[in-house]
Amino acid sequence: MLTLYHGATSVCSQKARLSLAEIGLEYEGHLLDLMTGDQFDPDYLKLNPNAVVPTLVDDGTVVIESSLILEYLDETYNAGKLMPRDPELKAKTKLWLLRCLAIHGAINSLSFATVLRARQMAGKTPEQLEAMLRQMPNPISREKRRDLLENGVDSLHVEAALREMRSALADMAAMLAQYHWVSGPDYGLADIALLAYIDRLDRLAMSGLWEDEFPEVADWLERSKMRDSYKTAIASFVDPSAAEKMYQTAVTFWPAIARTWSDIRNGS
Ligand SMILES: N[C@@H](CCC(=O)N[C@@H](CS)C(=O)NCC(=O)O)C(=O)O
Repeated sequence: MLTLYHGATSVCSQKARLSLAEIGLEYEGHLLDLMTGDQFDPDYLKLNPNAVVPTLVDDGTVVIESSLILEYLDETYNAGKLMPRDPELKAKTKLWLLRCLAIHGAINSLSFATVLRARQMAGKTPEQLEAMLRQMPNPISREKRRDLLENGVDSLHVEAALREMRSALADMAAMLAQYHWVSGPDYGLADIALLAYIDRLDRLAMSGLWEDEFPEVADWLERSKMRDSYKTAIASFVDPSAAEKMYQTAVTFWPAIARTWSDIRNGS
């Protein structure tokens, strides 16, 4: 039996759920509340010592890292049909899966510098916040989170994130100028891996990052959202009124994000 430990709106969990939905697999879900710290539960840490979601357990086999979960499910239950056969497209798809580590870092920075900052700090005393930060096992991630909570959109991690996304969006647009999907002619693992990240940016009112310059990405996002897997894995886990509230908060950060984006675009 497949068991998924996941977060309702966590991007990496959305990736895992998208692949489960694309392949048509049933699973037992355990939802963790990342804002209150379920990921630090000692029993969960035995499964995922990084204190993050998602974690897939397949009859006792534990698989962590969302991109590896996508590949694992496709290879184990789908005869690898979501991985292109063509060697060049296969290498490109594998590169996207690898790049997801950096892309995830960028999305994490942009989320915590804006809407998640207030959410994580809400109702916590400085001591409680510090206690939460201390629970993060990786000191680099911990210090990054501290910086984002302290400095918000002025954190240097925001500029680094926007540079990462600029390169990713340009490369996605280049693939989409040639093929129907980022994976190639057929929908595949690269599309699944990227959808949750681009959807998050859209929900953070940051579609201005691609609308003028990379319209192929806007078109791809619309087409991806029409797939049943999007409804099952992403939309059905989102509370529309919470999403609207998040968008209205996010919009207030756009001018600052747009300024940094424009500096990067102009080569400064
Ligand atoms: N590279 C990991 C990243 C996992 C990750 O950072 N997950 C986030 C949610 S998208 C998380 O669990 N965060 C917990 C926290 O921020 O404390 C993967 O792709 O699975």
